[in-house]
Amino acid sequence: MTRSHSTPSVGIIGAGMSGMLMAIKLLQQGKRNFTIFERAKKVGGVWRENRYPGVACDVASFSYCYEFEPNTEWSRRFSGGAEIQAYFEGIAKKYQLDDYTQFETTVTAARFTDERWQIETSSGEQHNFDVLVDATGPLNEKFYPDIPGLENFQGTTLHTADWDDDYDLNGKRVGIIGSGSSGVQATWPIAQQATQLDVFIRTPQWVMPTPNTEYGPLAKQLKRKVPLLGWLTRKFYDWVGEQFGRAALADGWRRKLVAWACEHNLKQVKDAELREKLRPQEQAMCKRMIVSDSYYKALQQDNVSVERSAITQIEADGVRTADGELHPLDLLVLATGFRPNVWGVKDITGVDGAKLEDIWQDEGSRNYQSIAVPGLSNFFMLIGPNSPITNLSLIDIADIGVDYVLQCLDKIEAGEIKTMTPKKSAAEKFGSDLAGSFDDTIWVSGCSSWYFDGSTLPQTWPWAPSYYREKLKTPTLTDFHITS
Ligand code: N01
Repeated sequence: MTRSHSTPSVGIIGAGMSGMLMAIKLLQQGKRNFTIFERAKKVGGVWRENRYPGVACDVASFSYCYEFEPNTEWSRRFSGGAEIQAYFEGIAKKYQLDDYTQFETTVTAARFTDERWQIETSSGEQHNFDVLVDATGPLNEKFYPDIPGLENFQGTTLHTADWDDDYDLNGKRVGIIGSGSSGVQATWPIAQQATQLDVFIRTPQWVMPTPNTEYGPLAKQLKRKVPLLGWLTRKFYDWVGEQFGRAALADGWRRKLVAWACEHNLKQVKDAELREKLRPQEQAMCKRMIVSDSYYKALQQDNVSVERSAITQIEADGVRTADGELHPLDLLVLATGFRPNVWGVKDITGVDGAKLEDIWQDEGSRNYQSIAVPGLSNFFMLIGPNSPITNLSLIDIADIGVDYVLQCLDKIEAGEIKTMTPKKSAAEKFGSDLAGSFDDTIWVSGCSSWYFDGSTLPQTWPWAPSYYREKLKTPTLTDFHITS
């Protein structure tokens, strides 16, 4: 027999895309018993933080928005970061999320005691919740490279995820370290303003040529008048995204097409010596696929030079490379990415004193289906480790995760369960299924990338995105220790 309970209280950590989605879907169900904790002053997460020149999303904008909040006003196929941030701020306003959010409040510790989460915040407060949702995302801690002398540089140093909006690039000598998505996106706009741009490339990556079509007034008006067009555009880009995802999973025509397109793109580089400097040794998509129609154009400008000689140290005036050359700089841009899976709350303790950091030491049973962690009760992660970050839009991943959490909340509210804790055996089963499924994927074809995060296997999803939907469609309660 089931008892009827009051709506369980939910603590949501992070007001980025996934935390907002969790909150909005709770509101859509008439559930207001939740609080969002956000360390910054505004919503937006990565789009609030990453404001470097050229920042954009490499998922088409029509796919990178909530399905229930389509946007007919996107200016481009891949809209810029400011536009995406404006979209999320608009959504936050529409759903009045500020009323539920404690801004400038970091959750410093979370402990599961007496069948509830007790959290402590940077403002010294304590709060209790039945359920905790970590929506802080896998890439929220900047990675600063361990290059000797970095602290001695007398010019300005800016990490791409900590940009100074007032910095004037005009007339400056700029150096950029890092040629992942951030570095590639930043290169073109910096090259248009700086007097000189030195691009330091340790590992060249393949670049997929993808035109960034502009949507004019007519296209926008059509989509406003005929919403079906926007929906169809979304479905089309979802399908395109899925093809890329599948190319990463197994060899076949998709992978060959990507390799051909990247090779063809490299041929844009007219100078044979420069072209060979930029030729990657790894397969396309082994690291995160890079999408750009401007990178190679920028690298061929007269004011841009590509440096493949290793950086030996950073000095007061600039960067010294192994060939002995000093590259004098006014600005050093660190496009060196993030420390992955450093989630927002450092100190999480579950049942029997189990600490998240200790649980994660055990590679074989780190997490349960990317959404939960053995030893942590009533705790869910959105876009958790091993979710399909490389083969599905993060919006879709968050959406699938939120729907999963909502079903768990329904069961708690119905009194069917009070606490649910993934069994270690279920996490181990997930871990061993993962371990046996990477062989054909591109990520293990011989490159290093942040996907590995120090593990022997990448923390990605080695199966089709549709399988993620299937796996998380409904919670399998037999995989959990349940109290009721
Ligand atoms: O970081 P990265 P990112 N000396 O880790 C280099 C998402 N994202 O910020 O390859 C010299 O990819 C490093 O070199 P190497 C997306 O998921 C999305 O660009 O290790 N170089 C590499 O070139 C992405 O995957 C968008 O040899 C050093 C670079 O720094 C993730 O964020 C846009 C070095 C780091 O590349 C991270 O991308 C931007 C050193 N000591 C980001 N240390 C979208 O469009 C590091 N490097 C959605």
